[in-house]
Amino acid sequence: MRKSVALFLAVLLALSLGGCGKKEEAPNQGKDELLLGFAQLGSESGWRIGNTKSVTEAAEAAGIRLMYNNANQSQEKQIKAIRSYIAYRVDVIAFSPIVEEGWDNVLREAREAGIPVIIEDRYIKTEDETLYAAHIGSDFYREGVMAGEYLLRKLSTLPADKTLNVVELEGTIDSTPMLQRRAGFRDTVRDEPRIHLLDSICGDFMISKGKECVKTMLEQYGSGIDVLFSHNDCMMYGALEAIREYGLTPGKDVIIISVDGEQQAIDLLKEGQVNCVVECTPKLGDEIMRVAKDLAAGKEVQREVYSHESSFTEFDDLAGLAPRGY
Ligand code: GZL
Repeated sequence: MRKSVALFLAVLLALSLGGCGKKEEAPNQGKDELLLGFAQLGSESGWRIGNTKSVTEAAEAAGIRLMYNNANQSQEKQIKAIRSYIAYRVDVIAFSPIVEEGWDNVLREAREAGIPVIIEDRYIKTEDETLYAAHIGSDFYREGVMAGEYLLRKLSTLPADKTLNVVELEGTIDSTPMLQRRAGFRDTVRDEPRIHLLDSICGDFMISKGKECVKTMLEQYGSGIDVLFSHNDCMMYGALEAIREYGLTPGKDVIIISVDGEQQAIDLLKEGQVNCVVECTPKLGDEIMRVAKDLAAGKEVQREVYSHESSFTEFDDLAGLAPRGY
């Protein structure tokens, strides 16, 4: 990581001296090492930190030089980082788009510079399919479906007259995981008359906002809340604090469903404080490096590479579950 940070700082200096967009002598010209520019969206969750770790370690293992930038939840900063990689004439660009819209212009610049783009994790919405070469990541809609399927199974174990009021903690508005997990969950439970969606608030995938939002909903609905569906584990951690402070027991008074599959969430599941954790793997690094090498070699690549994921619930035997690594 230190190497790539030093390299990135050198880039910034070169650009500031040479003026943005001036064609600097790309340091990797004549070198056979592939140079990958990686524009990460932030470090908002354990999942995101695990994703960055996966990419940086995979680059090291693959002998690929990595330029890395953390945009700290700013689309503008992500676009700036991609522009700096274009100016530096990297071989390939990879990024996780914080939201789905607003990428066409900078990706057109990458295409005009002849630099292939890999989208990892989240998706972009575009009419122009030529703007990126491949997407590597999860089926977020299926993750929402798995969350809904768990809740239907849970309901089947409850008395026939029991109804469930659900509150939802949404991730970053207009991000793919927020849109798709929301849709998958709703489509799965929509026809069940005993499940009511009470409220839905954006916690931006963060612990602090997750706690704030659930505190607000508890003040409004109190013990009328039967289920929390959280779009990621970090917001769920904050929500558990609010639920305990309110005097309710998570996993018992409030059924807890979360997504990501961080080790901390699995430990809470084993302790009975959480009822269902849907897996969303951040370990995309090896696949990104494989596709980057193929693109740099001018090979055809598969346009969509989905991660294989499952869910872990209170009904499963979790004793043999391998450490999550994030
Ligand atoms: C999902 C990823 C989401 C995680 C959150 O692939 O984009 O962003 O679910 C993270 O933990 O913030």
